[in-house]
Amino acid sequence: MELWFTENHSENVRFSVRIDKPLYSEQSPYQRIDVFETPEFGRMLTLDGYVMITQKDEFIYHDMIVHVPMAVKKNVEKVLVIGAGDGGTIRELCRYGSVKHIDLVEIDGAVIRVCREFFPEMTASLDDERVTVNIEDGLRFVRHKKNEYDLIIVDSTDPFGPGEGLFTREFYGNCYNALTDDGVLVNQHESAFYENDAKAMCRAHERLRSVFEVHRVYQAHIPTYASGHWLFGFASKGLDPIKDLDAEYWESLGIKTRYYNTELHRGCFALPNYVIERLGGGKEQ
Ligand code: AG3
Repeated sequence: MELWFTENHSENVRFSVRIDKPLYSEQSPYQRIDVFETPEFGRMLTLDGYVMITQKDEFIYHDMIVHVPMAVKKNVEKVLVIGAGDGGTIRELCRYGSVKHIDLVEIDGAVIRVCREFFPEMTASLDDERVTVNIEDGLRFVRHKKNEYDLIIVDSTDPFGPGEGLFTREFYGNCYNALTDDGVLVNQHESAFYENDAKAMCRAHERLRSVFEVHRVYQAHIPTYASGHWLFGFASKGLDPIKDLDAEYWESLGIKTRYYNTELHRGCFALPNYVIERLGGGKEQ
């Protein structure tokens, strides 16, 4: 019998991946969690039927959500990571010697438990002594923080279900206050191609732009996410993701990556015209 996992990328488009074996399923208080073994992508984690990570392409997402801000804001010491129970973002952050403390805030402890079992190579860094794991709602965690973090990474699910609050203006405002003066916020920013994702992208952009002095969108090619073209947001109180990139500094750290490099860093902020238009036009989208 053939087994296939199918995700709806739009009402009219479906994306299917052949499954060798379903490995695990659980309905947590927050969401449905599934793990599959697949011939093409290795192990794959889905939440509420949406692909979150596969062993084959997770490096693209985690390189882009971590190394882009780390090459702009130098010597980051204290980081807040929201979501990211799979450990991929933490793994990349732990490669920086400057990082002294990481608060990971994941609303669903079941995601961490399941990933520890099925993706041990990704979750290993959760045990790094610099990491504190908080099983809590990110929205609440950040509410009363002031001037504390050099970097906030919002590695959330989509803006419905448990991830919804992480796309609100209130949340972005609280993050602004939680950041130091030259702090940076990076988030997963949905996608521009299919209508529902594009609406979410626009909302996130408008809200971030209304809170932060600088907000720029950048892109990556992620094969297992809808349309294969995924976006990230870079927000700050002044640091510019291109002008303030210090390629020499980043290269001197000797961090070996499979996707990110400093040339790609400059290029990934150059967006296709239809995305610029959708974001409200102008160079400073
Ligand atoms: N975070 C989810 C990114 C958005 C996925 N959305 C989708 N497939 N519709 C991934 C977590 C990786 N640490």
